[in-house]
Amino acid sequence: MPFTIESARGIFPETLSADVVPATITRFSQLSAEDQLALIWFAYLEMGKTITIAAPGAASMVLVENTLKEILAMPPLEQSQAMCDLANRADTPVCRTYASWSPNVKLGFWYELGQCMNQGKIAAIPEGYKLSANANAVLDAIRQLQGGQQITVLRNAVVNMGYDTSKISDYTRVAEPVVPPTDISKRTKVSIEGVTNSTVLNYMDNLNANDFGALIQLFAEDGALQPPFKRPIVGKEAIFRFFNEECQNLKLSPERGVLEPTEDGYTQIKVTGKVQTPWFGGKVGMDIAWRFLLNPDGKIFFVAIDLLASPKELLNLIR
Ligand code: 45D
Repeated sequence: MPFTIESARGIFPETLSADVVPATITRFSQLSAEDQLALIWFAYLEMGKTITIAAPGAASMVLVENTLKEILAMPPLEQSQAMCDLANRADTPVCRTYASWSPNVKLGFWYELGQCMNQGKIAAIPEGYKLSANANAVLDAIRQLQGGQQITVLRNAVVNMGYDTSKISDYTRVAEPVVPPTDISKRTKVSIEGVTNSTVLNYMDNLNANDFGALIQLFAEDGALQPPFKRPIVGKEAIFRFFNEECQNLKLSPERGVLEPTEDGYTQIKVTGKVQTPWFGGKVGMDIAWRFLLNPDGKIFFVAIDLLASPKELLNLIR
């Protein structure tokens, strides 16, 4: 076999992803829990002036209801402590419950906490809280980012909180229920300048239709999918679970691409375009590249999804 997953990760090496995102996340993670919470609060207030987050669905609210009630019932100091514990990744019952939630459930939980903080039902960040010099510098760095990069930093901050699941021997994963795929009659088809490959087109159309059953059939048994700034998810089963847990209601708008045959019947295809998350809809467009490697059967052996460094990268289709 000419490719391994490791070597496939290097296709289209000219692709410039937004390295500033992991760099900012690292700086953020080095701050104290208090600074982290206050920083997100300030960033959230500033962003809220121009873009609003869509309220999470009722189904996801049910999943966090008990924990939310528990926190609401606490005296203010304990509420602040519970939030600090989350940022500190402490070993508490709330942090263990939080760890079992999918990213969207975690985001929905913080969305609700934010609403409660606004309404004075939960201890807010103290009015006069002074960020440390480091935290101020990180907040400033976040201000300089493009919208898609800002929300990626925020999402990561939220996802990284809670107890470390690798330290829990067994737990039940909690995710929003999976909605049925879009009705065939209501589906749309993408068109990609420079790409007519049916695997790639079907990938986009099935993901847009939440048709994860059809989508996963496009992958090779030992295939892999690499989300932005993450290690590859390997194997159909793990990828299918990822689609169900984290990929509902995305909107992919691929624009253009290039295709070229490579070693031993494999084909590499790079596509660039925009992606919207249901959390922000059309208000935040992310500049994305998909780097596909198809095996000789036309199945996806590898696909990387990259958050691009700048809109200029949308036109960078060098092989
Ligand atoms: O700590 O082809 C307070 C894949 C203060 C799949 C707060 C994909 C205190 C394959 C404000 C209350 C998925 C890889 C906190 C494509 C405090 C594929 C609250 C890509 C935390 C294309 C903060 C998809 C809150 C992509 C409420 C790139 C923060 C999707 C909320 C990207 C933040 C989605 C939210 C992103 C962030 C979503 C809702 C980046 C959402 C970000």
